[in-house]
Amino acid sequence: MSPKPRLLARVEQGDAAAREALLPIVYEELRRVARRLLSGELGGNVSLRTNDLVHEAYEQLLPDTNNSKWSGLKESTMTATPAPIADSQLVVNYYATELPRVGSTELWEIANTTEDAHPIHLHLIQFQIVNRQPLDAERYTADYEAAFGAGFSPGDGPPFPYNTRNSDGAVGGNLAFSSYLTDVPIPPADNEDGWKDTMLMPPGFVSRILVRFAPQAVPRNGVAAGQNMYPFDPTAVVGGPRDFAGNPGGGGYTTHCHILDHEDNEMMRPFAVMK
Ligand SMILES: [Cu+2]
Repeated sequence: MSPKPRLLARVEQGDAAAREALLPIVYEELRRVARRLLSGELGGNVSLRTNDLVHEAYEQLLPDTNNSKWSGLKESTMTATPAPIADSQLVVNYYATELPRVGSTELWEIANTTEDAHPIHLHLIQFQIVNRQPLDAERYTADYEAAFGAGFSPGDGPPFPYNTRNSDGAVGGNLAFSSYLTDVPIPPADNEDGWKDTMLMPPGFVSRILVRFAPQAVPRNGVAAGQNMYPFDPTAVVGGPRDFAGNPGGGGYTTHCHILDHEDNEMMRPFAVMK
């Protein structure tokens, strides 16, 4: 934990000296945020309302706001989120939140509830774009946060257990999208045909991709779930035995936004390929 969040944690524990030390830092943070807003660095839709500034400044100071390291516990506590997903050591130890089987083909749906379009990139594999469908992101977000019951904070994982299918039939622990969709799906543009490793996911849309955990050159129907067609073992894990090619295992692979500012600020999720 860096010094500022540590200070904030001490203030929250009632440390008066820490509060005195924190105040000038908060004011400086506020000035910095206001400066960035005024210079246009944060883009078009700027707000100079005090509430928004304080919110932004506070977020900068929050300890470990890091959604890429979700362990099923509420950030900086040993409290399980309402429904911890202790159904996999990869989830618990390596924070992986997608657990596809090698050789399988999965339909991934990614909702963008933010204000920005994000070019989302997957490691290990290429995928094909299915479509994009508008959803009521505001209502989805409100219900998503309410689903935590005990209170949502940034850095929480999904509200429901990973392996329990939602009413759309999807695993992953999130609310089903179907009742939030507001219009028909939009097919990919011509230049989005074929294999891709990145897809632009616009705000207010569910973006869908078909992801096959096999090399691109494997023909259609040329692989089944459980079959490894790679010249290495993507299911090898940290600390495990070396794979047949002599490679050490890893902590899985990642999905991340390809905007540098975003990927450097934890807009990244690990996934682990399973046998
Ligand atoms: Cu992004």
